[in-house]
Amino acid sequence: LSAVTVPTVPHEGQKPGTSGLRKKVKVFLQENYTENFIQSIIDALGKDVVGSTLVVGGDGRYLVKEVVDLIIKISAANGVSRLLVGQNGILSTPAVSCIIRKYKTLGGIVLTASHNPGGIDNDFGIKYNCSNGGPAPDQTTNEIYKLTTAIKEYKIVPELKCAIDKIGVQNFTVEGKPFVVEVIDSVRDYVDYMKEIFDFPLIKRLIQGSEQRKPFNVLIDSMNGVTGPYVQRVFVEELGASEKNVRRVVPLEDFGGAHPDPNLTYAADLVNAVKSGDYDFGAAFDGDGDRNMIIGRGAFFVTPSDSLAVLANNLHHIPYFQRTGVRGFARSMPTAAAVDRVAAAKGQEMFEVPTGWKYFGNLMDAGRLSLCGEESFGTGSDHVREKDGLWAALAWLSVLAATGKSVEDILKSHWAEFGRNYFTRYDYEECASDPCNEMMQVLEKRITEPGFVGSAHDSADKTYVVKLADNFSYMDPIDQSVSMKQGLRIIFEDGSRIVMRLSGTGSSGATVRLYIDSYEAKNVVGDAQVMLRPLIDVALQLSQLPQYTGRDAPTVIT
Ligand code: VG1
Ligand code: CO
Repeated sequence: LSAVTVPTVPHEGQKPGTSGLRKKVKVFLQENYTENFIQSIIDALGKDVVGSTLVVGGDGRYLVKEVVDLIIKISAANGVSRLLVGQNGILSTPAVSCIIRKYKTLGGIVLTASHNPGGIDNDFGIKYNCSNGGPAPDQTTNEIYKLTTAIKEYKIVPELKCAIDKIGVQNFTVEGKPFVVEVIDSVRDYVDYMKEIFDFPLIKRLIQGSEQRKPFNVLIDSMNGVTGPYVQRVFVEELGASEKNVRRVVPLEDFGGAHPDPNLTYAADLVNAVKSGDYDFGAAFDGDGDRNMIIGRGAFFVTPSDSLAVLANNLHHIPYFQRTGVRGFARSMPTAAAVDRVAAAKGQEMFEVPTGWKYFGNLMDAGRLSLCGEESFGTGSDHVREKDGLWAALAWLSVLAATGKSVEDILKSHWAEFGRNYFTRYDYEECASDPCNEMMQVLEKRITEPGFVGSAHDSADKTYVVKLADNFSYMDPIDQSVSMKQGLRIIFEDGSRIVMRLSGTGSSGATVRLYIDSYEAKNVVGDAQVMLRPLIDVALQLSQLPQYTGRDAPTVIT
């Protein structure tokens, strides 16, 4: 087979955001749009690409198979030796990370727009992960972007025909050199790894019940995303759950019309099923399988920030950490600081990084971070370099099995010991971009002006005095790289925080995220929306968000 060089011109706006390039499917369908981006990824890898192995897979959404085919043809033309491709193009994001690490490949390409809806009228995405299994750092994505702005040609092997529906090795000769595509079982490597990390027999006894204990009834919801086959294999085949314990486990190109984002709004189905049914535990995952939501009996909701703190406090129940020990915790800046208190109590190092999983990777590689999370339903550990939804559910089940407590009891005793960080996030989706940018500029100016620190803000019967206000910037402690302008934050004397930033994962318009975090040592069983109301009002007033966005209510509250 021979490679051909195709002339092309740059497309605007191919700048990867928080987690890869995400656009509407129709944008990717423009002439050479996808080809340009794939070629730019490969060019960014430089000469390492010749003779390399890459992993390729995605979340099963519309366009994944077609783009897998393009990646095969473009990789072959650029001197890649071998591709490991998930069967039918299916690999969850954490599975890609696992496979890159296990087979020590140069990297991998993940095809997903994560929790965004799929189908021809919705979203698609392409993300590059490095040899450590983690999302490419800013340096690399900036380089990819630069290349997209000047691209003149791409290389492709148009005649190469590769079937990705059957597991097995396919050999080709491209320009006289061997090129191999190995179609792999989408779930095997990942599931094997989970069995090393967790005590499956223990979790199985919990789920199936024993003479001492009735079966622990779980309901696991894949939201028609990529985790379906993983959930089927782990919960039904390995852990002895029944088909009634799992739902929406067939990946669909449009997620069956669902918005595969595991939160109280978009996973309301699961919440209602757990609320009205006889379930002890519910979990849902997003489209690409890196996010998780955990709920207990009666749909008792665990905020992701609390989930992180509870797991941090209970890692000793998990065999993986019994072997590796625990070395440090981290959270993204907007995430509530509950885990900080656990870190302090356990004498663990604690890091606060910008939003996005790529910022955790260096710390993990340096052996200074074992467990981390984000308020956006992301939890994970150094077992891979992506957040991992299924891992989080198994971690929770490990803790529940070892302690014999209910989800609610674990949370209540955690709050009694450490106090509680009330947290909420308001999302205003698909707003007009210009006014939002202006709002952020004006707010930044206001909170960084002399006199703002020390100023008092009244709401209801509360007064909040500003202790610190800035646009968050972060210096990576390992490579000293600096990331600026990662979100406006106002921290008050009592430790309460207001954070505001614009989303970097949306495919059109601007999404404003407002995060509110407030600590209470004693008053721990209130309703978050009620407890946080005064601070929310302060935030809306300071930012003038309703005026700028024209919205009097958020699209989603988590
Ligand atoms: C959002 C979340 C962030 C998460 C990112 C990717 O980013 O806030 O915490 O890491 O999505 O998640 P943003 O920039 O829209 O706020 V996922 O499941 O895409 O990979
Ligand atoms: Co995701």
